[in-house]
Formats: sequence, C-alpha cells, structure tokens
Amino acid sequence: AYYYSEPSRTFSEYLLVPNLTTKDCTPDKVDLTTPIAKFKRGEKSPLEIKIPFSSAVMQAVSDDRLAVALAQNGGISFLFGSQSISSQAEMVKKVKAFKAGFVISRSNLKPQHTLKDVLELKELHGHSTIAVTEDGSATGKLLGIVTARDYRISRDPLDKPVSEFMTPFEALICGKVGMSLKEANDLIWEHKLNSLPLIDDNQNLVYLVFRKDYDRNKEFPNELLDSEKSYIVGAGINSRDYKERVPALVEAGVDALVIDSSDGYTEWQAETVQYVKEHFDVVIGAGNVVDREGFRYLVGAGADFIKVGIGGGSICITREQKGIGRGQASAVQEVAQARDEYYAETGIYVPICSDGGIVHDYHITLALAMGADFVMLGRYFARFDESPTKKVKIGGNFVKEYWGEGSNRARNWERYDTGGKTTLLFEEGVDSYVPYAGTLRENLDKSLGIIKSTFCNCGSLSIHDLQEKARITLVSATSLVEGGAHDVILKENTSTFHVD
Ligand code: MZP
Repeated sequence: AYYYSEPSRTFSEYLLVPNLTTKDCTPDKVDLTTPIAKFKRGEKSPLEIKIPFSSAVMQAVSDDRLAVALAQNGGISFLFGSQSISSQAEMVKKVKAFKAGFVISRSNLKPQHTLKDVLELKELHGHSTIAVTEDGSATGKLLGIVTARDYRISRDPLDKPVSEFMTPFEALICGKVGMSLKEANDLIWEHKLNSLPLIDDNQNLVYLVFRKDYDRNKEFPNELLDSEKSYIVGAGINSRDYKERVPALVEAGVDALVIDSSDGYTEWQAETVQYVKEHFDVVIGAGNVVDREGFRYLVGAGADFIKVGIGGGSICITREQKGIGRGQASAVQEVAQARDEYYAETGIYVPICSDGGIVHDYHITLALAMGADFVMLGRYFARFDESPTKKVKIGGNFVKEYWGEGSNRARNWERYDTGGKTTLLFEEGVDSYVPYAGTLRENLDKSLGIIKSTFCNCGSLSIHDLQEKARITLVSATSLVEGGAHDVILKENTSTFHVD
C-alpha cells in the first residue's frame, strides 16, 4: 500500500492570516465572478457565474424553484438527476423560461379570479404577488396583480377569492390603481421588492417590471422593457442513462451538466464525458475525485470542470460505511495543485469545484483560497424557503428536511454504481433535518458580506487575487478553543441567573 505522509485535513483546521488592506480594497469592490468551464490561456471561460456558489445535485436541494432563486443571485444550480428524464428536462425548461426582466399586464386577470387561478398562470410560476385593488384595501375589488420573483407566496389557502385575503397574509400587498409612481415605488421598497412601477397615460399603475439590479435613484431605463436574457442552469447526470438523458436536457436548454457520483475516478465517467463532448456543445463537469490522478484522468477524457470531495458531505456516511474518502481541505489542495500544473503544461485552465462539507461561511473563503473556483453546497441551501422540502416544527423550532442521495429515501443507486447489480444495497447517506433559515436572498447576502469582508482582510479583490495572496495556517486543537467565545458567560444562557 501507499501511505500519504500527511494526515487528511479539513477546513476547520485552517485559518487565513491577514495581509495589508489598502484603502481601495473595500467589500463593494470585490468581484467574485468565476469560471465554471475550461478555457485557454488569454481567453475567457465560455461559462462564468457571478458568485462562486452552486447548489448540490440533490432531491432535497436543487429543483427549478431554487435554481431560479440562485441564478437571480448570480450562482448556478445543478438540478437533481435522480428523477425521470422528462421531469428533469421539464425543470430545465421552467428555469430557462424565466427572463431577467419581467412584465405582466393586468389584462390577464379578472376581479373574480382566485389566487389559485393567478398562480396557475404560467408566467406567474414561482413569483410572488401584489394585488392591486380598486381602493387599495385588502378586501377591495381586484383590478390587477403584479408579481415579484424574490418574494415567497404561501400556497395554502388557494381557493379563496383574492379579496378574502387580508394583510398580513405575507405576500398580498395592496396597491391602489391610480397611485403615483412615487407611491408605488415606496410600497414596493417598503416590502423589499426590487421592481419598477410603470404608469399608463392616465396615470394608472398597469405594469411592474422586475429587475434585480434596478437602482431607484437612476433615471427610468426604458431599454429594460424587456431584457430577454434567461438564467443559467445546470443538471446532474449519471453514467448509465446518459445517452437518453443528455439529449433531452440539451434540447431543454441546459447550460452545464455534471456527472453526479460519489467516486468519479472510473472508466464509466470517462466514457460519459467522451460521449457528451463528441455529440454536444455543452459544458460537462465530472467527479468526484480527491487527488491528482483522478483529476488528470477526467481532464484527459475531456471534462470542462472537476468536482472534488468524497465523504465530507453533511449527510454522508460513505467514510463510515466503506472507509473511503479524504479530508476536504487536503483534497482541494492536491487537486488545485494538479490543475495549476496542468495549466502550466498545456495552457488550459480547468476550474475545480469543492463539493460538500461547508459548515461555516469562512470554509467557502478557505476553499477558494486553497484553489477552488467555486463550491457546491447542499445543507446550506436545504435550509431556505426555496428548497423543495417540507418545513416542519420540531421542539418549538422550524426545521427543513434534508436527505442524502445515498439514503434509502433518495434511492439514487446510479450515484454509487460500481458495476454489477442495479440496486442500492446499503446506505451511504442519512435522512435528516436542518434548521430553517429563511429566504435564500437574505442568507446569501449575509454570506457574501462575510466572504467579501474576508477578501479585504487578505488584501484581495478577486478569487484569483486571493489564491495568489492568501496566507494559510494550520491551527492547533488548543487554538481552536480560543477561536470561539470563551471564558465568558453568554447572555443567552443566563435565564436561570437571578439578578438582585
Ligand atoms: P453538504 O453541503 O450537505 O455538506 O454536502 C453536499 C454534498 O454531499 C453533495 O453535493 C454531494 O456531493 C454529497 N452527497 C449527497 N448525498 C450524499 C449521500 O447520501 C452525499 N451520501 O454524500
């Protein structure tokens, strides 16, 4: 046997040591744009994302709804592959049907329409709704509906007429027809909806156009009517049914594929990559690998990006069951080094994705500093409103369901296929809960705030910059204790204390 001289390490064993922060290095200037497909030296990657976040190829994480929410914020979802080819392709189509700008006319709706009717309107799928009523009250006659993508609507009381909904029903906000541009704007901003009210010739509010990057202080940008760019979306595939699945996904408009497997260093993966590269013009990632050899093998087969990580996922019991895997930090470090060597040799840069095991926001910064181009997260996204799973209350707290693709619940045997029988003989994942955390947007904003601030501590304005400048130290077990609050009595634990 070959013995590695160093133990397998993970992110929590490292810290970043700050560099000089110059005055021009501020969080608003940090650019997290990153490539997800290989490119030649001096060229640009054919597919980039604005933030280095991708969501995991998992039933409990990446459906079309989460994909739209993440794409709106600049990342990419890989729609779960453990479903029929037709339903996965349908999800791709739904995401691609969204446009970066959005206009809806009130002429689509009639006062007697129920909320169910409204939600069934194809173009409203996944959007939240503002009812415009005649007198501006929640019970007034419905005159129109305007929608916002980032605002979640409850789907429970679907059959009531809209006029029966009372505020504070979370997504029903009433606007008055005839309200001024300013009033409409204030209403929208009060509810944190990024949108743009339009008024017709009679000063009636007739349309709202939604756009994430609209700055209310700027002049009304006419050319926004209507930006027709669609969001990017990825999808997971396997090395069994790819000859049927890939054509359907490509036809549906998918931007990137990834072979989803717990161990990607296999001849089946090489064949799958070769087939896709030969027949289609679509980005294809492969993995997961944890070392130099695995990286070289899949890149040799033609993969556009490589996914790194075995056994580090929060729901994963592969290491316990089979004793295979590697600490996520060690895996990323070695694969990143292999990627750099390959780039020096060939002039081709192959992005790598650190998949699984991210617990704290700083783990993302460390993964990037160690050479990852982007990360893939399961547990992180499963906690949000937009993930496909049930929100339940347990012990007074809201949680969401989250299960592994290797669990009996997911029954995704293709992900663990090592040839032979086509069943899931033993579990490699668990079925669990994660604490409910609210909307994707608010959590992502916070994570990005932390990450960009850390970039500035490290004197870096881009991922590439961070990778060049980062100084990383191992931490001893004793200094780990020092890293959290210590030797103080936390106020939240003092309910049993009596203060006279
Ligand atoms: P995490 O973000 O929850 O820590 O990890 C998510 C990653 O765990 C996924 O992207 C995938 O690579 C991996 N995964 C998914 N299901 C299982 C399993 O059942 C698993 N073992 O390990």
